[in-house]
Amino acid sequence: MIEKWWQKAVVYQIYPRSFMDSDGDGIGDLNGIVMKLDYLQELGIDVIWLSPCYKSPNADNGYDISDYRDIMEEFGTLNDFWQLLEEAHKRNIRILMDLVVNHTSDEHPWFIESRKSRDSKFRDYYIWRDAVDGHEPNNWTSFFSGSAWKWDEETKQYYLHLFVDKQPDLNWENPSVRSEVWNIMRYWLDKGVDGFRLDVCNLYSKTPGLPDGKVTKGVIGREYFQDGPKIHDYFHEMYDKVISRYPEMMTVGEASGVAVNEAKKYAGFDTHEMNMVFQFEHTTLDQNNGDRWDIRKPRLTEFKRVLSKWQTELDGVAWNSLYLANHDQPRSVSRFGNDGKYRRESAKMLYTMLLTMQGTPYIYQGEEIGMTNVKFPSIDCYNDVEIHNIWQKRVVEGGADPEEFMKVIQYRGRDNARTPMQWDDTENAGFSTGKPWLSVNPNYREINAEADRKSPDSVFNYMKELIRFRHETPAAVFGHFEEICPESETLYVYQRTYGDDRLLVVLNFTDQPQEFSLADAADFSAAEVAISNYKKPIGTEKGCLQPYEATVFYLR
Ligand code: ISL
Repeated sequence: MIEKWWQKAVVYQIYPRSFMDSDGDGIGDLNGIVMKLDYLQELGIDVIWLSPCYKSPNADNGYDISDYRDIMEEFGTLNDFWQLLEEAHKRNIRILMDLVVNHTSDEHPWFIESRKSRDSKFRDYYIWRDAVDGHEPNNWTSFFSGSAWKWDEETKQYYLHLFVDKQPDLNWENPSVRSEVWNIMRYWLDKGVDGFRLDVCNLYSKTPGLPDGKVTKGVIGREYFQDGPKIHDYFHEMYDKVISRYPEMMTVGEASGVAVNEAKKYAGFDTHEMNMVFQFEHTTLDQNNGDRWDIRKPRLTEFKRVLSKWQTELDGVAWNSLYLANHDQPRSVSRFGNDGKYRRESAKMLYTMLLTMQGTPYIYQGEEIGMTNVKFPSIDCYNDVEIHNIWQKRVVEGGADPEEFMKVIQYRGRDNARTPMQWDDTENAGFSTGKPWLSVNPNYREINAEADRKSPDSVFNYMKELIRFRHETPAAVFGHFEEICPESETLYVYQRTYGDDRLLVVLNFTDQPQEFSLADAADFSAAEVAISNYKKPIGTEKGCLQPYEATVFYLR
């Protein structure tokens, strides 16, 4: 296999709404991103994945697009976008756009036309069905609560929406829909965009007949729309029409619920689909029965089993995407680490893991300074449509205890990741001179980028070092992965081997010292510390790992 640039790259995800506001309207924008490009260059990242910045009525913060060829007014203009692209490229930073084409906004001209009449040329761009016995055509539910069908009084049919009702699903069976998508992709690529992150890319193909799904506590109907019957045909067509013509472009698909065998197809080296996909398995271990709002604490062995499985299964056949957080997930330090006494140590430990695994790592904004979950006191402080819908369903209609359910939201809610980026300790964390669209996390006086850049022991400065280490160490990128002591409930230990180079990664996932001996881990003649989150890491003799210690050794 030829080594590709996107395998060696480190990606930084920007959620533009919450990154940096340049004009004081309380909403982050494209010029704000330009202001912070030097910061990103200093961090050392290679690629920005930009969450959607297209025209949108914002029913789901830009994941509901009404014009794929223009920019959301709050974020700026098309010219601002070209400027951002140029400024990023000057700094050798590439830009991926978010391609949201499972659905559009209901305010997209296609849908406006489609809903006008059953004979509209655009009717078949979406999925319309008659009522069955006066009810929805099937029992599928939306990812954001309630039925996935919405009745349209005008034309007396239902349309499908796997997300909110303002996000009607496109009908990918229709070849015109697919060629519209290829054209949108070419439009941005021809202007110099470097690739795409494909939103819910494994939901495009729905099983014909749209059968009723198995009733579960999670989303109903998944078996009929996730990795559906034609999904790989669609990606082969995308490859043929677009991807193969832009050999330098990068593609990453968001594939919730994807199993290893499917991922090998989507992201295989020889399958002619995408470069890689985001799998979700490690982010679902803290839920019971597929219900995101029923929380449990997984054992470390479960977490390791999942991550190690993806490392070994894809090795040599497909490529992983590595992430611990994004705009839909809780903050990683609050979820997998310790956001109290050992915030710094555990944040550094988690990213030592991420950047020493096989695959392309993604750092979500704010993770590089160890930002934490937020505990807003009441439901009114939250903005996210998913949070409000589930609150309505479980608390208002379902009678769940509001205080108890608030704790679930404080742990799981997507707004944990969406509070504004904490730049400094001035008002609104330096994010905006206006009133931020979502309140800042009150801990910004201690946790902010300015303080972190100045402090030698900070998460930011360690992250810089980690990224540099990753860039200089092919074994960290490409090495074969082999886990050691998988039964440990306290340590995650693994080796990476690439030709004659060997790395040993030792991670303490607890707030207690843990005994560990290198001799238990590997046969080696000499070991040398490559990088560690402690100034005095565990020696190569038998010793104790400090709380949340992460130490990487070269084994020669
Ligand atoms: O599978 C899930 C939970 O069980 C969800 O995480 C789901 O896959 C995810 O919410 C899909 O996310 C993407 O598409 C949504 C948008 O709201 C998210 O922000 C985006 O990342 C609809 O476009």
